[in-house]
Amino acid sequence: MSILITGGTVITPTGSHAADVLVEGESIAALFAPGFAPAIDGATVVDASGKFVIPGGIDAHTHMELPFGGTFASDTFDTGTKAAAFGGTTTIIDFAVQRTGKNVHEGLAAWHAKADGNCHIDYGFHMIIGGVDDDSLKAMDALVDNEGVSSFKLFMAYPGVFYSDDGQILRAMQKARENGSMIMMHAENGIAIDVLIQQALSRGETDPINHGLTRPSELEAEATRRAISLAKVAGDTPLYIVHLSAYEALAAVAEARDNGRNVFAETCPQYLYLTLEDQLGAPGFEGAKWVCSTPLRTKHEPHQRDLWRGLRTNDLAIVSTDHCPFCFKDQKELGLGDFSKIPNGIGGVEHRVDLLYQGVVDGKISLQRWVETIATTPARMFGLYPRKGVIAPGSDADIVVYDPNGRTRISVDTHHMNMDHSAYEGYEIAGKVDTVISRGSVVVADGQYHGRKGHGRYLPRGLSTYLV
Ligand code: DUC
Ligand code: ZN
Ligand code: ZN
Ligand code: ZN
Repeated sequence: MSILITGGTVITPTGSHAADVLVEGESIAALFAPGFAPAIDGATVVDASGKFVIPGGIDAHTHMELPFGGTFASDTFDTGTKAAAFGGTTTIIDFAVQRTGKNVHEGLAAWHAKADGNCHIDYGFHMIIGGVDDDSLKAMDALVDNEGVSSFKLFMAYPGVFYSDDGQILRAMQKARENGSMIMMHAENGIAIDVLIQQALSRGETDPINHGLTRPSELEAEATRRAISLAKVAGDTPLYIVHLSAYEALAAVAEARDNGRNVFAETCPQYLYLTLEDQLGAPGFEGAKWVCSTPLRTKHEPHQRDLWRGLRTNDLAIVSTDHCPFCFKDQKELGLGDFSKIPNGIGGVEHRVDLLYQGVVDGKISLQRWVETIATTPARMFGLYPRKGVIAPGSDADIVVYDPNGRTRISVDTHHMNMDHSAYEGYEIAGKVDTVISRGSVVVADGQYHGRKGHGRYLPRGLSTYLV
């Protein structure tokens, strides 16, 4: 099977150029100056005139079927990866979970059982280490060497559930330093947050908005600084701060990077677009729809301004979604009368490429940074480059044709995620996903779905090639 994409503008992190792209089988075969591609019998021709041709999006932070607060994230690998494909994402890296007290290898096997044969696009795994001890430290080596898992998430939040104390964090960082892997950190001071939660509840403050009010940005910054210090003590272990939302935390990351440290960070569309005030404005219990951790931040502090700047300066290297959907009915509602029981998470795997393109239209990031933050850097950061994240001969043919003149309206009525609401209901975005190709197969064209469950393959990942 051959596909020839003609007349488009190929966008890369280093620039844009007009080129025709030839796909043979599952790979990109060649790029030609416009009109110079040879005629190929039986090739499918995709007309990309007036459109951008970009590497398929890589969402490096998703939680399909994550167990949380007595329920599970509502997207399966089937529904979630199909929705991702609709939105121009052709690879996800999901978080396999070692539950506290359980075995790491069992956790990874459980995630393969959920995903294998069910994905519409390619997928890899990070591993959440839910309990740092001799066994899990040994398992980290085995996962790097044999399982294609080269990044490990730890939690400074959620005491009693996924939480690691500073000693455990240091030990895991020392292990990562030895085996070359990356530590990903949920940086919030969960011990202090739990005190604030109990105090709010005892005052009778039970509404969803108290979720954000009991997770102040200073406690994200404190944990971020502490993680950066611990990584330094561990010998400059590569450290990746996930879902960074606070400007004070970003300042800590920027300072570490200015000092040449291997400290990286991602943010998510919800922190770039949504605020605590949006949540506050929702009637009744509806604010629960925007409960996620880290929480949405107030518009009265320069969080969003600084996050967009961080995307320009590369202090924020990646935009991922932290896709963790829960339906309002029966799931978010578990927190009626007690905000601390609302399952944490926002679904957005379908909207990341579009929402970030809006940042280009608004003059907040360049076309190059758009492609870099949603595809190329995730591939480099997490050991998938150059197989993924770039339009070049030999790379997997994961390609999105994006129409800058199209428009996207986000709504629960049209999205493909398994959620009964949308955090971005009614958003109008300039730009539209036109055609999506996953490993040489057209999976989305003209708004129609042509992909299939089981097409997506597991991606064993190597070590990061992003380190200084
Ligand atoms: N944050 C969320 O919002 N959901 C899942 C886990 C997390 O850290
Ligand atoms: Zn987290
Ligand atoms: Zn997460
Ligand atoms: Zn859609």
